[in-house]
Amino acid sequence: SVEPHRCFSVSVRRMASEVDAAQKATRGGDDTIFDKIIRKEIPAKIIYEDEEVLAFHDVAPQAPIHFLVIPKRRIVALDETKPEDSALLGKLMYTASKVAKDLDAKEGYRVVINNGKHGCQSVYHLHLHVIISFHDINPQT
Ligand code: TR5
Repeated sequence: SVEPHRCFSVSVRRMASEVDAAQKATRGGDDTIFDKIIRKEIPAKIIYEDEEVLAFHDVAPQAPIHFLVIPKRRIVALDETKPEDSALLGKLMYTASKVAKDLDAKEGYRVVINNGKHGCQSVYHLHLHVIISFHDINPQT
């Protein structure tokens, strides 16, 4: 038998429950929780939205400010991107920068993409984590 994978993430600190979620998550299925957020079927603290991308605060922030940037069109994971996704990938990166600027993150931030099981990905809809470890305004307002 194969040892279960263990996720040791240096970029996004994780609780055991999140590691479990990442172990159990699969790529299959038509829908993820993020599709429901895009369709406004479940609430999220949306910071930015246009026809292609959505940025919203992570429900379990790992830092004073922790938001996600996602494409509205479902891309399962970074390793499933195709050449024709390049412009959208660029837009996601640019949106991370724009939203961080709007949040006044003058001193910097981290951008992280977890990919696949060994990358501890738990939601199979591509997303960028933007993490600001120190901030002097209230991030949730
Ligand atoms: O582990 P990966 O990289 O796949 O990141 C998934 C992220 O989605 C985690 O940081 C979760 O905290 C976050 N997440 C999960 C849910 C959720 C969310 N962020 C905002 N709103 C959420 N809702 C409503 N439901 C979730 N299950």
